[in-house]
Amino acid sequence: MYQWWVFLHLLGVFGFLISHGVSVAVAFRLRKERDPKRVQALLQVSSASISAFYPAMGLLLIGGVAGAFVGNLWGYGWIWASIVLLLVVSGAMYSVARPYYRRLRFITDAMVDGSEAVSSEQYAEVLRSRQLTIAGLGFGGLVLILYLMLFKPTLGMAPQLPASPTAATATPSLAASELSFNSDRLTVPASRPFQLSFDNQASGVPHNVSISDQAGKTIFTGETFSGPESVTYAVPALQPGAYRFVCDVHPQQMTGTMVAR
Ligand code: HEM
Ligand SMILES: [Cu+2]
Repeated sequence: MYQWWVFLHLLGVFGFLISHGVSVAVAFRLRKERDPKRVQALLQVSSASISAFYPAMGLLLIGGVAGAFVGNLWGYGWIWASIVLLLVVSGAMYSVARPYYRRLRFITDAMVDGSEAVSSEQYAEVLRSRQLTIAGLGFGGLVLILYLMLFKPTLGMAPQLPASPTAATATPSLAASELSFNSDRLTVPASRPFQLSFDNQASGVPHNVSISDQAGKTIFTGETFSGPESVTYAVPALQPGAYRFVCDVHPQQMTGTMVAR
């Protein structure tokens, strides 16, 4: 479930980048364009792309917000910071890019209709102004948001996990030697995505860790790799409860119980 919301969210991100990419390209092209007819055509392409931009942004928000609920992420700083940044950049675009483009459209349409109120020097000046501010704002916002999404800094805000004897605050870990896991019982945090570090100590022997629920439905399949090597798996949020973990290469010998709480 969590992964499907993230899927929708990323679909929205791709759609956003593809549709907004049109305005980005136009912005750079306009700096060199001087012919009002061509400027008008470019501005029309940019306008048209904005009708696909808002639905994509909606999908991005719906997927992200639903994912945050399902993954129990509202206690983390990075998710709030991402949303605030998205709103701030959108607001800045709305109050800087939009009025500037309105004015540019107005002048351009008038020039195409034969108006000579604006000299070609003034027109060139208008075409060049603001574009860098807009691009700086947009790219700066994108880079910062990508950083937050990928590195997930807590920014001084992270949820308190309930303390318990096998408190799941540290990264849960498993190791495998020749044909066995070092433990057949593992406690992991419930209701949020977590990292599982898996140390395959068996030289040349492939192992992995898969997680399935009581009904036998596979929930997570970790990448299979040969030792000696250690890999950190990103496991999606598990509802509280008991699960089975197994090595898909050696399901008979390598299995255990995982408790999410
Ligand atoms: C986090 C990233 C970004 C967000 C959230 C964002 C958001 C927005 C919004 C809400 C608008 C107003 C659309 C409208 O008129 O209804 C807009 C317009 C615009 N943005 Fe962005 N933007 C981002 C990145 C960029 C980047 C990297 C550029 C690079 C140049 C850019 C260039 C433009 C331009 C040129 C327009 C005006 C388009 C037109 O009126 O034809 N944006 N943006
Ligand atoms: Cu194995």
